[in-house]
Amino acid sequence: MNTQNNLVIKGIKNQRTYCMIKPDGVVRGLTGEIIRRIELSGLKIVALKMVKANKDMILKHYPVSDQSWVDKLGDKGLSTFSDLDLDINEFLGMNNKSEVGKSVADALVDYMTSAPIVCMIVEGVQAVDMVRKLAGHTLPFKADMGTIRGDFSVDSPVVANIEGRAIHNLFHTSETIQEAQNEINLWFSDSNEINYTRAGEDIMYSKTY
Ligand code: FUP
Repeated sequence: MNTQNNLVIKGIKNQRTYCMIKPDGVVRGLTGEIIRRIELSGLKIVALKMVKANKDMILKHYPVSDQSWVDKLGDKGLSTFSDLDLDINEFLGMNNKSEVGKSVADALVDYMTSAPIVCMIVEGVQAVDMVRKLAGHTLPFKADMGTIRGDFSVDSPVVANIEGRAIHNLFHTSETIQEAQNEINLWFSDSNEINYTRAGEDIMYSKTY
C-alpha cells in the first residue's frame, strides 16, 4: 500500500474525540455504564481522569466570549419555549437570543462545577461522529432509546430554563474534529500520549480471520 493510502487509513483509524461524563452522570453512578458503552462500540479510551472543574476551565470549554456561540445557545433556548407555544418572556422576563444564551451559559457553568466530571479522549474510526451517536440528541426527550442520553436522562429544557439551571443530559462529546482538538488541548494539556493495542483491533480491521 502506498504512503498516501497509509496516511489516510491511519488518520481515519486514529481519529480522536473528547468527551466527558457530566456531574449528574457521576453522582448518579453512571460512569461505569457510559464507559462500558464506549468500550463495547470498539472505540479505545486513550486518556481518562476525574476532575472537579473550576469556573475558569468551564468558561474555556464553552466559548462564552464568542457571541455567535452564545446566540446559538439562546436560539436553542428560545425554540424550546416556542415549540410548546409558550411565551418565554412570561417565564424568564427576556426574549432576546443573546440574553437567553447568556443565562443558559451561566447555568451551564454552575452545573458543570457542581460535582466531579470524568474526562476522556476516545480514539477510533470516525470517533467524533461515533461518540455523538452513542450520546444521542442534546435534549433528553429527543434522544433515541439506546443512546446514553435517551436511556438515562429525562429532563425538560423548558423546566430547566424556568428553574434557572442547565439541562441534565449526562454527557458531552465534541461535535467536530476541530472542536475535539481544542477540547483535548484544554483538558489534557499536561498528559503524555498513551498508545496501546486493544484486543480485537486485529479482528475488527483485518482482511481475513
Ligand atoms: P451538545 O453539543 O449536545 O452538548 O449541545 P450544545 O452545544 O448545543 O449545548 C451545550 C449545552 O447547553 C448542552 F449540554 C445543553 C445545554 N442547554 C441548556 O442547558 N439549556 C438550553 O436551553 C439549551 C442548551
